[in-house]
Amino acid sequence: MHNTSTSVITIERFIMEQERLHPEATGELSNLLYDLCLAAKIISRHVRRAGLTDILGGSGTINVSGDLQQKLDMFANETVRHSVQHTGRICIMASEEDREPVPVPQDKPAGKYVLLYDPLDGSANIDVNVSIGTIFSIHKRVTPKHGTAAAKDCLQPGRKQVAAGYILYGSSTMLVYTTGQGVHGFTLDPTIGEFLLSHPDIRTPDGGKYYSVNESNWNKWTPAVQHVVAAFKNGDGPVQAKNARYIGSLVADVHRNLISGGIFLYPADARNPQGKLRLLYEAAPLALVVEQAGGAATDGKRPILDVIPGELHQKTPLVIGSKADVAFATAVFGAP
Ligand code: AHM
Ligand code: MG
Repeated sequence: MHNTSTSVITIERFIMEQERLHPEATGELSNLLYDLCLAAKIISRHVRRAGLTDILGGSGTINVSGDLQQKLDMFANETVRHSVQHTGRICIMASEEDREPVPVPQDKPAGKYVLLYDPLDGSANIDVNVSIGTIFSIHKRVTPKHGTAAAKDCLQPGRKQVAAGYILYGSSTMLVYTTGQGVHGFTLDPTIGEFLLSHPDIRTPDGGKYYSVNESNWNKWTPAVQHVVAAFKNGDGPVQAKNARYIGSLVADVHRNLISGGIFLYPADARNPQGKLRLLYEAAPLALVVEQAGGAATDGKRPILDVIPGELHQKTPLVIGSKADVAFATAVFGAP
């Protein structure tokens, strides 16, 4: 943790130092991460003042998953897009809020990266002043450099991500990311407008004290899911009894469990046979972060990072968190 004004490490310095470890790096990825930091600061400023400006409430539109879009969702969506589309670092982007992927405009240079993002996750919590987040996932382009980028660039398994992370608008604003070399957390110091390194090399506990699930879905779950959740509630064999914590904002729930240890589940249920959360914008980036911190993430059958996406807005069951807890759930789900 930084504790003196002379020892602060800004995110820019940290990213630059990480880049120097790779002499072959062109700097494009570092610059894309800076672009996302800027978007995060702009969204954070808006979120912090949300109750004071005319930005709360629904926008009157429905997204591709059937969710009512909030005005802040739309603002965050456009802020991320405008922060990255002209810079020459990406060739295409896809957002949870847009039906189709958005290639960079023809009059702008195209870069070698692909950005997938959920601009403001936990929308139902916006109007009631509860933590929300932004999630991002970065891949390398796979279509030929001189053609138009396409959906194929977005439909890559999570294992191929070159970076992923999230911004949590909580009691403070934090940016947590990985480029495959550990997970690092930065806290926004609003007095100087900089993200400062506050959580270097985050390691998640192997077994955790929290379980996070929307238990009102109990009657819609399979017996296996009920068994797993009951085990976390009551303790069962190797599983220690846990405390329930459920915010209903994925980023906040996963972040808490990442730091304190625990497991988050959004399983398939009778209403959502494929689960509720989106593979590319939510599950895969968080899976990379959690795996890099020593945890695990599965859809119940295989690691989330190994799932090959078939379509952009594909949903997936998600079980994510401390390794021993995820292993227990996977063993129960895999049992005949
Ligand atoms: P959103 O992307 O529309 O905000 O929906 C995703 C959110 C997650 O943040 C959270 O884990 C989940 O939906 C909560 O769903 P539920 O209200 O069914 O428990
Ligand atoms: Mg979301």
